Amino acid sequence: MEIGILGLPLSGKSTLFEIMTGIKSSEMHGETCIRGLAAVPDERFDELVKIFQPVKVSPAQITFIDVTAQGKNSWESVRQNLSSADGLLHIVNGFSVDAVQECAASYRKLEDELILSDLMIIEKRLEKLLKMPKNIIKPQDIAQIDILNRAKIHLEEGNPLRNLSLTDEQIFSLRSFSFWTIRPELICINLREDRMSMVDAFIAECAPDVPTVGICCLIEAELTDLSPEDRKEYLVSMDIEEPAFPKIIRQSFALLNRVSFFTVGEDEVKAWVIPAQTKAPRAAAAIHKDFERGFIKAEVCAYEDFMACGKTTAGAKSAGKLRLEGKEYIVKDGDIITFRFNV
Ligand SMILES: Nc1nc2c(ncn2[C@@H]2O[C@H](COP(=O)(O)OP(=O)(O)OP(=O)(O)O)[C@@H](O)[C@H]2O)c(=O)[nH]1
Ligand SMILES: [Mg+2]
Repeated sequence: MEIGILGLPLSGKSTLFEIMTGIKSSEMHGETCIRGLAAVPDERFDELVKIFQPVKVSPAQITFIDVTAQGKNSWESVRQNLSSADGLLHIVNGFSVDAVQECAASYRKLEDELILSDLMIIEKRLEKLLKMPKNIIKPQDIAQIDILNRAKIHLEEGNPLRNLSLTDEQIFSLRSFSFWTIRPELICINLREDRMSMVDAFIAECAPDVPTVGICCLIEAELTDLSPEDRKEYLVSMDIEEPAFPKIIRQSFALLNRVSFFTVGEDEVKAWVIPAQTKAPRAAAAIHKDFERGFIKAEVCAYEDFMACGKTTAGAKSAGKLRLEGKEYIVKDGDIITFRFNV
């Protein structure tokens, strides 16, 4: 599960990457691309850790990728480095601009570049397909020509591919192109500390149809070096209720349409990440392939029920809240699960 950070030069990509993952871009050692993990904040998970006091704590994690555009074919190298990213975090410089219009202009500049870049790929591919001799052209090529023509018109009208109505199958058939604008996106405005409300002005100005959050990277970068107590004091002194970066990690996670279920015990409390709408046996495979092969039942208790029934499995069981679910059960966000299997 990966999110690529994109932004115009000097918009604060590496600063945000460091805030979320703790990895300094100075550690890039000239690399054009660096990956780092961030734990996804989840109060339910923290509560379960408090209850079970496990030896090992394994929260859900998300990988962020920071890239540096270099050289003549910079877009192509960035595209390659981000080809595995499931979603994009577009950071916009809102700290060294005077008016929201400037901020909106830099947002649109990159969005337009991404649209243009996708358009060029499509034009190249269509040119190739249309030159193919009729006798070797396959039915899937004809289907592709059709989708690409629709996509081309959509992009030419200035729209990202993510809001072109395509079926999951069609999206899957386009995956090798690594289109920028087909991926879900989160906009992050890097604000000046005395102008935090500019994010609302930005939303009013651009009316983006993807989620948008504000952060002051400068302040939050300072937090990373502080102890939890000093952090609280610093936030109070800056008149900030809570830092924005946990929210950005959470929103990045939400972007990817994943849910987490928990396994609990004294040895480990772990959050497992699966696509939404996953059935129980496939969810079990996240833990071990054998769990899917030998799946018998899933013992499931919703987190809320567990908390309401004395915070113990026995309590949930005697209240009838521990359910035995079969192969067709769709795992819900926050389920606490023990799999029964036989291999
Ligand atoms: N005042 C202010 N400066 C910032 C903020 N965020 C980043 N900067 C500064 O802007 C410069 C660029 O920040 P980076 O995080 O390296 O930006 P970047 O997008 O990774 O830059 P490139 O990778 O070179 O394109 C650095 O000198 C940062 O200290 C901010 O919120 N406020
Ligand atoms: Mg950078």
